[in-house]
Amino acid sequence: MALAVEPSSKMGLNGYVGFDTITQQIEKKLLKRGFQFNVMVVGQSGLGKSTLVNTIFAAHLIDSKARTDVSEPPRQTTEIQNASHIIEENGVHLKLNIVDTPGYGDQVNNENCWEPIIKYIKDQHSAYLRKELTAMRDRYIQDTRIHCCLFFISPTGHALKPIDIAVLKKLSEVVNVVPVIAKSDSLTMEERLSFKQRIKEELAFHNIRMYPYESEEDDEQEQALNESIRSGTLIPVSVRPIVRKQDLIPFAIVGSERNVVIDGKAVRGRRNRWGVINVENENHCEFVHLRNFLTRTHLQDLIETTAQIHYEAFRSKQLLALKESSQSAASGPTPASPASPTPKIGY
Ligand SMILES: Nc1nc2c(ncn2[C@@H]2O[C@H](COP(=O)(O)OP(=O)(O)OP(=O)(O)O)[C@@H](O)[C@H]2O)c(=O)[nH]1
Ligand SMILES: [Mg+2]
Repeated sequence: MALAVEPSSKMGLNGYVGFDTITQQIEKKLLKRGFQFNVMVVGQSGLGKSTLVNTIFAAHLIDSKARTDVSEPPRQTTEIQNASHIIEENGVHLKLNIVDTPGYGDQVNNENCWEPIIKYIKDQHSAYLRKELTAMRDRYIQDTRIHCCLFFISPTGHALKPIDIAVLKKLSEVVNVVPVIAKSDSLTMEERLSFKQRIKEELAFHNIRMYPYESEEDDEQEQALNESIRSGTLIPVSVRPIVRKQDLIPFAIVGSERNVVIDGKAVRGRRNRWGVINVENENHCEFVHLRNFLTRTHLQDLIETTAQIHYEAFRSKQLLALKESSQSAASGPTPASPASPTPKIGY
């Protein structure tokens, strides 16, 4: 007697299998592992890079020139410095690595002043690739690749300096660059607006691509958000509370390591003869928008874009070079080059 057997593919189709818990499983795993975010600050000397880093994360991570005691000598960043900090919010661990770089532009000859910075960024890519290619590689490779480079523009109100254009060109080829107008407390609101416009025109003229990039993969909401950040259009209600009425990039920022008291409350700010600037007040500067951009809206995308665009470009270039050198080694050394060099990853 033939038994009527239900085809296995149909079994359980109507029952609850439970695969929808995959999102929770992933979340649990990711939470356990934590996240790594690497930011770098680059710009001319004395623009407030070290100060801003300390302002963003409200902890004194890196010494800045700001002095608590007037008798102290100014502290200039003289070498690439790395500071790591683990931040915890609602059970999420973020390992934040901040790379502070020495300011450039104050030498008599500023030629190739960007080289140590570019080398540092590429060295991180090459270290990652080397770890990826080892036979017994780690399950999770320590990620030191720079996910975001904050580029400090001097608040001249005029135009970008030729040296900035040269550095920006080099940087934008290897890392996500987010430009900021430093010390924007020295510009009026009108000056800020026209300076931003001018900077954007210059970047477009020189064909320099800033982050966030246009991507076809972005959904409508992401495109609207990025467009609003890039060009300042009003964004839909669905993407609120990040509503923008004016241009955001480059973010006009003010940094401070000191607290000032406003209405009986201690806030991060700068006091001068004319009044007090509250760093966290949206009407005073765009520091809060920059922090939201880095941590609330684009943290994941900055990490992903680094891996998918910048690291990928580095990786394929390196692997092609390796292939070529091993092919030429296999075809035998030519009399002119008796010892064919061992293929190397890096620069
Ligand atoms: N007015 C104003 N001054 C600032 C601001 N941010 C920093 N400063 C001051 O600018 C000076 C230089 O700040 P740093 O943070 O050391 O500058 P830096 O870019 O790290 O300098 P280098 O390491 O030499 O390149 C300090 O006296 C800061 O207090 C700002 O937003 N507005
Ligand atoms: Mg510094």
